[in-house]
Amino acid sequence: MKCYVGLGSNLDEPLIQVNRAIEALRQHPAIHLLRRSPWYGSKAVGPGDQPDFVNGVIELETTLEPAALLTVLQGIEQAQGRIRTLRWGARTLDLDILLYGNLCHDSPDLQIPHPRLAERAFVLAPLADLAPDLTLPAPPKSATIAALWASQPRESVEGVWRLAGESGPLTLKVRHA
Ligand code: ROI
Repeated sequence: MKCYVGLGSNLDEPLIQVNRAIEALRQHPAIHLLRRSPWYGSKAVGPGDQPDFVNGVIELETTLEPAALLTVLQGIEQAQGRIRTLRWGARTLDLDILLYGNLCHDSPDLQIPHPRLAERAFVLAPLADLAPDLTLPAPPKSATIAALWASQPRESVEGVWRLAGESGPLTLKVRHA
């Protein structure tokens, strides 16, 4: 299944964290990385004073079921020293399943599409780079990612910027043994 995964970090060298996560995913035999968005900087959404985030989205193809993919992502978060403290607090690495094909999934520990996807500029900006014409399999159905991005409030859009030197989506090469 083709999936989109959001990456975010605002502690311990965020750009190193997100790149290391991509390397970890690349090692997984059931995950085939396709493309990544440019990296973005973003103002933290959430409580308190937090450092800015690095955010991006990757497109991948996997034979893993959603729950198994979630377990893999959580393993990578743990390996990179994520400590869960406050809900919506600062974190070294956050990996979220945004979309899994056209699947709608709702269980206590996993909701797909990601429930806050349509209201988060730091997800929509990089996702719109990869899949502007994609529509969500759940409400607000029929809106494309590009349209959702275009309808974000100005304050949200201003809180997201492409990092220097980042341009369009990048093809992620398969590493040959
Ligand atoms: N804010 C930004 N800008 N980027 C994130 O990835 C992010 N992730 C979160 C919270 C803490 C809600 N805020 C965020 O989980």
